[in-house]
Amino acid sequence: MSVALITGITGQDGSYLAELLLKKNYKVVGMVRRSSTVTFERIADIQDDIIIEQGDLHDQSSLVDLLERYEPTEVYNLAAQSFVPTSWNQPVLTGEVTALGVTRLLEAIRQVVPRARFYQASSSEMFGKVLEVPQKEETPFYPRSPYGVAKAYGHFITVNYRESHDMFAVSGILFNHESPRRGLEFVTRKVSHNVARIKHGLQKTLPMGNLDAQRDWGFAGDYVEAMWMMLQREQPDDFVIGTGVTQSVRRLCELAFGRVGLDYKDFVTSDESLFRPAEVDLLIADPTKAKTTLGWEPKVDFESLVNMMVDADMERMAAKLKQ
Ligand code: NAP
Ligand code: F7E
Repeated sequence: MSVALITGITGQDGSYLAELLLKKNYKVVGMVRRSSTVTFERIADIQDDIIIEQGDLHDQSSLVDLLERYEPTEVYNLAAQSFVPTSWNQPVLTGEVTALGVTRLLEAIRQVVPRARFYQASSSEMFGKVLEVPQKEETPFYPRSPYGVAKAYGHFITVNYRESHDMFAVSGILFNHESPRRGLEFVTRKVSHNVARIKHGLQKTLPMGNLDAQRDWGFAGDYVEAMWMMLQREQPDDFVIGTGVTQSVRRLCELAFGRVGLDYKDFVTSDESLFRPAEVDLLIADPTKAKTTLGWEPKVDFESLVNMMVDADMERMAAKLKQ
C-alpha cells in the first residue's frame, strides 16, 4: 500500500490532496502542529479515514519520528507560513518555517527514508518582479517579499537534495489557486466572504488594497492533481502549474459582486494599509511543460471559480443566519 505523509494537511491544499489520495487508496498520514484549539475544519469529513499525528517543521525530531513510524513512500510538504503580508511582519518565522523547514524535512527523509518521493510546494511568488512574461520553469526568480525569498530557498534546497543525494525530490511552482476552503485573508476569499455579508445586509463597504494587481488564478482541486502526477513520473523534475490566463483584482471584484446582482463600485473602498511594501504586479503562467509532459490541464476557469466561491459563501452565510 502507498503511504503518503502530508505536512499542512489542515490547510486548503492539504485537505484537497488528502481527499484525492484517499480515492487512490493511499494510507494518508497528516502532520498537524499542536494548538490549543482544533483546526480540523477543512478535514472534518475525512478525519476518520486519515491518521493525524502531531509534528512541526520547527522541530527536526518530530519529523524523524513520523518518518520512522510510517515509512511513507511519498511526502508532500505543504506546510508553510503562506500569507505574504504576514511575511513582512514575521520575516524570521517565515524563514524558519517556509525556508529552513524544507531542509529539516529533506534531511530527515535523507536519513530515514531516502527512497521516498518528495514534493515541495513552491510558488509563483518566486517570480515576483517578473523578468519574463509569461513565466515558465526557466524564468529567473526575483522575489518581492520575505515569503517569496523563503520559497526560493525551499525551491533550491529541493533541487540541491535531488542533485547531491540522488533523491526523488521535485518542486511544483504553483500559481495562485483558490477554492471555497481558501483562508479568509487571501483576496479571492476575502471578496467572496464579504460579498455574502454585504448581500445579507451585514456590512456596507469592503476596504481593499491594490485593485490593479494581476494574478493567474486556478482551482485548488485541479492543482493537487498536478502534485500527485509529479510524483508518479519516472524521473524527478520541476513544473510550473497555472492556467495561462491573468486577471486583475478589480475584475475579481466585478465578477464576485456581479454574481449577486451588485456593482462593486458601490461598495469597494481603498485602504492604504492593505497595499504592500513591494508588490508583485503581474503573474501569468506558461504551463506548456505541464500540459505536454505531465498531461495536466486545469478544468475550472476563472469565472466558474469566482461563482463557486461566492455561491459557497452565500450558502454558508444563509445557514449561519438561520441558526
Ligand atoms: P494554507 O491554507 O495557509 O495552509 C498552510 C498549512 O501549513 C496549514 O495546515 C498550517 O497549519 C501549516 N503550518 C504552518 N506552519 C506550520 C509549522 N510550523 N509546522 C507544521 N505545519 C505548519 O496554505 P495552502 O494555500 O494550502 O498552500 C499550501 C502550500 O502551497 C503552502 O506551502 C503555500 O505556501 C504553497 N503555495 C500555495 C499557493 C496557493 O495559491 N494556495 C500557491 C503556491 C504555493 P495550521 O492549520 O495549524 O495553521
Ligand atoms: O493577494 C492584492 C494583493 O493575498 C493577491 C498565497 O497563496 O498566492 C498567494 O499569494 C493580490 C496581491 O495572494 C487585497 O496586493 C488587493 O497583489 O490573495 P493574495 P498572493 O499574495 O498572491 C501565492 C502564489 C502564494 O504562494 C501565497 O502563499 O491581491 N490585494 N487588495 C489584496 N490581497 C489581500 N490579501 N487583501 C486585500 O484586501
